[in-house]
Amino acid sequence: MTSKLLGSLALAALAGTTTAFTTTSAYTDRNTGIDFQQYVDTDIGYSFGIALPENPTTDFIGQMVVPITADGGWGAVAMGPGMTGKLLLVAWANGDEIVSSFRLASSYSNPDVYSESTVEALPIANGTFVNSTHFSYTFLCEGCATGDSYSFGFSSETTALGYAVASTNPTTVSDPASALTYHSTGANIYVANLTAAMSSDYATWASYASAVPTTPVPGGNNSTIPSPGGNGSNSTLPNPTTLNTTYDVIVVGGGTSGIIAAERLAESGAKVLLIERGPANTVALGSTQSLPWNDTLTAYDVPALGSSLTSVSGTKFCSDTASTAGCLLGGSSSVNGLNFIHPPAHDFERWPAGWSWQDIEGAADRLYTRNPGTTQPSADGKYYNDLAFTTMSGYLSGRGWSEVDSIESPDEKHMVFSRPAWSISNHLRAGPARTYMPFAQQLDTFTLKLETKVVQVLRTGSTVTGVLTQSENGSNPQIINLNKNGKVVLAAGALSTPRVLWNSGIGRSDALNIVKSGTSGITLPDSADWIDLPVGHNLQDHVQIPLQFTSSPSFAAYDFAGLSSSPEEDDLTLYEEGSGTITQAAQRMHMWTSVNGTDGRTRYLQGTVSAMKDSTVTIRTFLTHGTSSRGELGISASGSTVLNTKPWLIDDADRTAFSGFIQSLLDLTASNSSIANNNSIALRYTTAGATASDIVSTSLISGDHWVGSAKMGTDDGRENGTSVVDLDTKVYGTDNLFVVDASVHPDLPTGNTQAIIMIVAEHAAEKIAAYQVSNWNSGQGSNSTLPATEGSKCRKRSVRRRAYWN
Ligand SMILES: Cc1cc2nc3c(=O)[nH]c(=O)nc-3n(C[C@H](O)[C@H](O)[C@H](O)COP(=O)(O)OP(=O)(O)OC[C@H]3O[C@@H](n4cnc5c(N)ncnc54)[C@H](O)[C@@H]3O)c2cc1C
Ligand SMILES: *[C@@H]1O[C@H](CO)[C@@H](O)[C@H](O)[C@H]1NC(C)=O
Ligand SMILES: *[C@@H]1O[C@H](CO)[C@@H](O)[C@H](O)[C@H]1NC(C)=O
Ligand SMILES: *[C@@H]1O[C@H](CO)[C@@H](O)[C@H](O)[C@H]1NC(C)=O
Ligand SMILES: *[C@@H]1O[C@H](CO)[C@@H](O)[C@H](O)[C@H]1NC(C)=O
Ligand SMILES: *[C@@H]1O[C@H](CO)[C@@H](O)[C@H](O)[C@H]1NC(C)=O
Ligand SMILES: *[C@@H]1O[C@H](CO)[C@@H](O)[C@H](O)[C@H]1NC(C)=O
Ligand SMILES: *[C@@H]1O[C@H](CO)[C@@H](O)[C@H](O)[C@H]1NC(C)=O
Ligand SMILES: *[C@@H]1O[C@H](CO)[C@@H](O)[C@H](O)[C@H]1NC(C)=O
Ligand SMILES: *[C@@H]1O[C@H](CO)[C@@H](O)[C@H](O)[C@H]1NC(C)=O
Ligand SMILES: *[C@@H]1O[C@H](CO)[C@@H](O)[C@H](O)[C@H]1NC(C)=O
Ligand SMILES: CC(=O)N[C@H]1CO[C@H](CO)[C@@H](O)[C@@H]1O
Repeated sequence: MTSKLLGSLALAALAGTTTAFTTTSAYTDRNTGIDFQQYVDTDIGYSFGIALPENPTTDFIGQMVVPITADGGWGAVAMGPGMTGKLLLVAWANGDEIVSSFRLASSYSNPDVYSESTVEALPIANGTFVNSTHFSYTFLCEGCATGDSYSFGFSSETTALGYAVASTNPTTVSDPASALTYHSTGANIYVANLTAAMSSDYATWASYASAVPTTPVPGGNNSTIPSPGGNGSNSTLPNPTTLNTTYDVIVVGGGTSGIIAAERLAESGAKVLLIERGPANTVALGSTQSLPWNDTLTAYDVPALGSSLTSVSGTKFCSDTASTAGCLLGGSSSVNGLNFIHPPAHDFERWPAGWSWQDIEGAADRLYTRNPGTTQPSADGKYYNDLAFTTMSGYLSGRGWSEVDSIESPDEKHMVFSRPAWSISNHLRAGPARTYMPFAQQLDTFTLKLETKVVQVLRTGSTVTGVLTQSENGSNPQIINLNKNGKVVLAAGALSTPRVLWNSGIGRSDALNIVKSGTSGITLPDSADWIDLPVGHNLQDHVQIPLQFTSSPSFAAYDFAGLSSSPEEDDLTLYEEGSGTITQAAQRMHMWTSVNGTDGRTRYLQGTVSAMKDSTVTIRTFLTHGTSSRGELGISASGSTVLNTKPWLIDDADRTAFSGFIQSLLDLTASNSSIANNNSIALRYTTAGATASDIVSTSLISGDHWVGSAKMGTDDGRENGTSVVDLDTKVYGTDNLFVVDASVHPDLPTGNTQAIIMIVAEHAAEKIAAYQVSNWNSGQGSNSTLPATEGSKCRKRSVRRRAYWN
């Protein structure tokens, strides 16, 4: 096995899979008579067979058998060992027909349609059917095995292939370009014996393939399929209706920042509508995803499940973002790992005027009053499942690191470690959906609209008059208007707010032209009304590499994922008392240090320690504040956001700082290390002999901490500057469009992003509430304040209006 393959295996494991070196064996399909080399995953009920000619070029015959559930499902074959950067062929059943689609994923999120016309899948009818338990898709794959970075070739006897299976249908089964659901059933890789797959009968079998595909194969430019994003002329949808109720403020996105901004603006007296595309996160607010062992709780609520939600069926991850994000109330704060790092003052050193730590401190206090975070969530004051902390603290103390409490001493970020700080309160996941929503529900100025997606903001020149919405499946298009001098506040997240801007004719023309000619059916404003801003540019992320260390002696890991179905009795008893392992999230330590680069920047490094696998301690390493690399977010023709440029370690100084940190952790645990780890276990990096530069060149992944895609600053992006929003968070060139989410952050913080995003939303809400809209220039927008009749489920109480709203 080559080291490249091992690297990919590690990545496959990170995408929530387990790995095993399984190979193919001979199998003759009774329906078609074709001899395949077949791989079978007996746990899932998936199989994939491959047949080849004696002198293969770029074609093969494949057969994918995929289980179907009451909610449908889909299956995929990856033409290489892993999901990202490999050609994928995805298939699912639409009634009795099989729909298939080539995809290419640039990250662990919904893969985009692969639009090159050099590949084609032609079905073989006798092996292509749907029965009550499975579908079978047998096809001639033309041009698929290219032997380049996208796909396997025939230079070796064997090749590694991947697969993924989901238990729910894609969003729109009739649409080959449909967004896919998460591959909840499983994913893995195996080794196919290509030599054994060769047959002199291949040409006969290939002739069974129908020249005209029975299902449309998306080739890119011939798509006439209305997409769920669509409201355009090709849409089969009715014309949008206009909601009679109008609002002072419409907040787009009920996530981490959106709930806070909406609640504070409603508190100021403005009549606020908060629109969230996903469902509720809690049973109390209407979630139907309760746990088998407690019908008042969802998996999102349970702290110890926080890092296992990818293995919980039905978790609401977004299907059309360039990287992982949560699409439900609370946004990514409902699906994240719960790490809650109070930002140090230096995190604001490169923010513009009015956004220094001194300016922000009041907003931080307001957040911490409602959502303080904790390093001690268990009511009995004990730390549970503590081995990783005691082991690592032994190693680090021996090297001169000191222990701090990161909530009490947020500014100490050099050679320090802390018990993990988490957004947990009252033994449940905290975050705005728990800690701000109750306040919002008490306000008669606040209305929440769930399962409603904002397609675009509607504007007359520079004045935003309202929003166009639709339900998640594209039905029920609706226009919701602002009152005179009203405001729209975007809080869709760093990977989605740019899409709303582009769909509204705001961005560079390269992106706007993709929307204009794309398949999502968006009708853009006239190009004369486009606002030319660098939306998606200046994208930043904490680069991440998880390092795995093997323990000696071995230990059995706590079964975190098992909590979604059946916790141990003892754990449950403790949890009912507000104590025990379930009250803790999955991490066991945070550590930080810093290094000064030759370019004059101080770069910060974080390690997040956990022990979720038997005999394995994992340190997720991140390069954080001080990172200078910048990437670019883009949009695909089908309307998914994509990574045009990954922002990880582009600059040499970033690479040097990160490699140095990783090497220091390898050295710390090396067998010749003189550090006494006066604890029970010793750790060794899992791959003996690996160096930091090997690891850094093969294993980069996203830190899930995206910021900067609609950057705030004084240098107006219309005039060759880098900024999309001004110091009031108002989009340049508009009278009344604001952004409050991670998109506006001009720099990365030292720790995980959610706490600083909440603080910035608090501060932004105050500025937005105080901002007076002038030049209202509404062609269609309502001028009058209509009575609030729209179905507010909120308890009413009278509200004290603050002077600064009118
Ligand atoms: C898997 C994962 C783990 C993470 N772990 C941590 C961690 O442990 N600690 C930490 O501090 N940070 C963590 N993060 C990062 C952190 O959660 C995010 O940076 C933060 O929550 C982003 O906040 P936001 O308000 O910018 O966007 P989000 O919280 O993502 O909110 C955006 C909201 O907008 C909605 N939306 C999007 N488009 C539309 C539309 N068109 N119409 C209507 N609604 C829309 C979405 O459904 C979502 O609810 C993690 C992130 C991920 C993805
Ligand atoms: C498909 O199956 C039918 C029925 O068994 C058979 O008559 C036909 O010859 C088969 N076609 C091919 C191409 O094998
Ligand atoms: C459906 O087809 C698959 C693949 O041929 C087969 O394994 C499975 O047993 C079939 N199910 C039924 C109920 O016939
Ligand atoms: C692959 O198959 C060929 C032909 O059946 C066999 O000779 C060879 O040993 C197999 N290779 C592996 C790695 O199993
Ligand atoms: C599709 O694109 C190709 C190459 O870009 C072009 O030659 C062809 O005419 C296009 N087909 C249609 C139907 O637009
Ligand atoms: C292209 O679209 C047209 C119009 O829908 C259709 O008739 C034709 O079959 C399509 N061509 C291909 C190759 O899909
Ligand atoms: C909206 O207002 C119009 C005209 O006043 C009225 O006919 C219609 O019924 C109203 N719609 C709703 C949903 O209240
Ligand atoms: C379910 O969870 C709630 C909230 O934590 C708790 O009050 C209740 O006791 C739990 N019920 C059971 C049966 O565990
Ligand atoms: C980095 O530089 C700053 C300012 O010059 C200094 O205060 C700090 O001690 C230096 N840090 C390290 C790790 O050398
Ligand atoms: C924009 O800025 C770049 C880099 O600073 C500069 O080279 C270019 O001339 C500027 N263009 C305009 C139109 O000001
Ligand atoms: C809204 O205001 C504009 C300009 O102030 C005015 O021309 C228009 O008639 C008003 N519309 C309504 C519905 O009151
Ligand atoms: C049926 C229909 O309205 N087709 C239109 C779809 O969109 C394209 C491009 O905008 C038009 O050329 C078609 O006429």
